[in-house]
Parts: sequence; structure tokens; C-alpha cells
Amino acid sequence: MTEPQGTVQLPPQLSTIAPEVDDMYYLIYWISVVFFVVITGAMLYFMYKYRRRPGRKAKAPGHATALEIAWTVAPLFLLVYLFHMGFQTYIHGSVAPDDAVDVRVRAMQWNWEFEHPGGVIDEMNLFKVPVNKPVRVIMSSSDVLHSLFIPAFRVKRDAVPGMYTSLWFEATELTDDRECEVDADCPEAHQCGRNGTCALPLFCTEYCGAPQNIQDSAGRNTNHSTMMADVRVITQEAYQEFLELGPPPPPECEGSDDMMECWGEQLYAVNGCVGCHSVDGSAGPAPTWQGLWGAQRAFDGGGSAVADENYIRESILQPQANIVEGYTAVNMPPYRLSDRQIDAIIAYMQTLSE
Ligand code: HEC
Ligand SMILES: [Cu+2]
Repeated sequence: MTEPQGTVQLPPQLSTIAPEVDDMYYLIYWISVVFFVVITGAMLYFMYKYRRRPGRKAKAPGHATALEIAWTVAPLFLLVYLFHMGFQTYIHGSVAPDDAVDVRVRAMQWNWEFEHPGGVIDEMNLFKVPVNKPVRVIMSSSDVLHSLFIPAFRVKRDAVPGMYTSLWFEATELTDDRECEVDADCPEAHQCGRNGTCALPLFCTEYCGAPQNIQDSAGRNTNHSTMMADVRVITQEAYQEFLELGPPPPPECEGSDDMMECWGEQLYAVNGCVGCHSVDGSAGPAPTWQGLWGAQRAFDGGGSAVADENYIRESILQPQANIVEGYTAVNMPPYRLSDRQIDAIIAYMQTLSE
């Protein structure tokens, strides 16, 4: 497999539409170069030829109708041609093939959320896409105007509050996910992404937010220009597996003996359960998880249940199904977690009841 090369002006072409977009770009670029040279050249030549000389009187030229029509009509044809070509590429980039995979992308200050078919929501700011398969991105924004831009794929479109916008692409190369410390460790067009592996960058190109460096609770920089995500092109088999199993455990947990407990603790933190549920028995807006596993739960308005797998699962997916007695003041939002993630949370809860 030969790595596609970038040029001085443009990064490597890693999607099927990239060559088309680049051809369009270079066509306009070279037309501009030719006109620049011809016009500037003529100007310099005439400046010299008709320079002021003693004994020669300036004589303004008269009207040349034929010439004026020629230099108006010729560029008109050229511009209509460029519009036609550009519009064709635009339409091609707008109308996805029928067999495209639909991924919903939600932009919010200052994160990207990706929901894959079957309601599989991946980690924030991580966009997995299958290679050689069209992907349709359906975008929405929950706050301000954002804009999704993946330079290596040559696609960019705004994510607008109150409406859906879409684009599609088909990635042609697997991402080179070698280990890295800084961007320079990665091949062309890649950045050093999460977990110290290379990935393709995805940018938001709107100035939608924080002018200064502001850190979120996870210590990430939320300065607007860092509203970035990693794009990872994976094999179709790996993508299929991802759709079936949901997001994988974080690397810091993988391989350890208590992998599920470790993963559950991580999910507790990154999903914000920590904001309402304590794990040390202290009171808060929601019941503590300490001693919850296996305990008898009494519900608001009567009824009770034992906190087993099914109860925990329902409490996460449909929190309003049963409200724990004394906890009607705060509504828990429903979470769309995969079965494996729920298993991990349960494993973590079990450690809190030993
Ligand atoms: C906005 C606050 C809030 C957040 C965030 C939150 N919860 Fe809750 N949760 C509640 C409240 C309030 C209750 C009790 C009322 C009820 O049963 O819905 C509750 C109840 C539960 C219960 C049943 C507890 C019991 O004592 O029977 C489970 C299990 C649970 N949440 C899991 C989670 C998980 C997992 C997360 C994170 C993925 C989470 N919650 C995030 C507020 C929250
Ligand atoms: Cu943005």
C-alpha cells in the first residue's frame, strides 16, 4: 500500500471525493495564475512602451466595441463553465449513495458527539468510520453555529442550531494509528490524537466559543479553536464489531484483571454520574451507589424491587420508570449506554457493596 502524498498546498487525498475537489481547486488556481501573468505582464509592457518621453504627446485611445464585447463575453463563458463544474462537485458531495452508513453528529460547545447506527454512541470527540464505505453525516447543533471540517476528506459543512445539515464521504485508506507524543511523530495529514495514537483531525471552523483557554472538568482545553475530534478509519469488520459491541473499554483498563470494574469507574466519571451519585455513602441529589447493589429499593408512590442487573439496567436506560422514594426533586436523564458499558457499571457498583 503506497501512502497517498500531499502537495505543497493540499494534504493527501483520503476520500473518494477528494480528487474531484482538488481538480476543481487547481483548475481555478491555474486559471487565476494565467490571468494574473497575462494581465500584469500586459500592464508592465504597456507601462514601458508608452512611458513618458520628451516630444511625444499622450493620445487617449478611442472606443473599441468589438474588443469590449470580447473581453466581457469570453470571461462570462469561463465563469459559467466554472460554476457548472463547481455545482456538479457540490451536488456530488451533497447527495449520498443509497448504501451509506448514517452517523448522527451533534455539535455542542465544545465537543462532538457521534451516534452510529443502532444508537451506538462513541466516546466524545472520536469519529470511527469504515474504510471503502460511504458514510452520511447528519449534523445538528445544540447551541451555536459550528462547522465540521475534515481536511483529508475535503468535506466541510455547517452544523446549525434548529436544523439538520448533511454531507457524505467515503474514506479510502485506513488511519495510520501508530503511537505518538506530538503531531510530528505522525504521518502527513495526521495529528497526535487521544491515547497517544495518530488520527486524522476533524475541526470546527467557527469561532463559536471561549476566547481564552478554559478547562472543562476533565481538564481538557475548551478554547474554541481546540474543538477538535479524532477521525479513525477502521476496517469494515472492525466497524461491524464496534456496532455490535459498542465502544470498547478505555486502554488504561484493557488487559487488567478487574477490567470491567475499572471501565465502570471510568464511565461513572466521564458520563457525569459523579455529578449526582456519590460512591462513599454521602447524601446528594441522587441515591449513593455505596451499598446499592442487592439492596431493597422502595419507590415513590409504592412498590419496591431488589437492585439486581435488570433493575440497574432499567434505572439507566429509563430512569423515570421507577423513582426511588425521596428522590423526586431531580430528574435523572436517560443514558444510551451499550450492554457492555452497563455490565461494566454494574461490576463497579458491586465493588461498592462488598
Ligand atoms: C442529574 C443527576 C443524575 C445523573 C447525572 C445521574 N443520575 Fe442516576 N439517578 C438520579 C436520581 C435523582 C435518581 C433517583 C430517582 C430515580 O430512581 O430515577 C437516580 C437513580 C439511579 C439509579 C437507581 C438508584 C437506586 O438507588 O435505586 C441508578 C442505577 C442510576 N441512577 C444510575 C446512574 C448512572 C449509571 C448514571 C451515569 C451514567 C447516572 N445515574 C447519572 C440522578 C442522576
Ligand atoms: Cu464550534
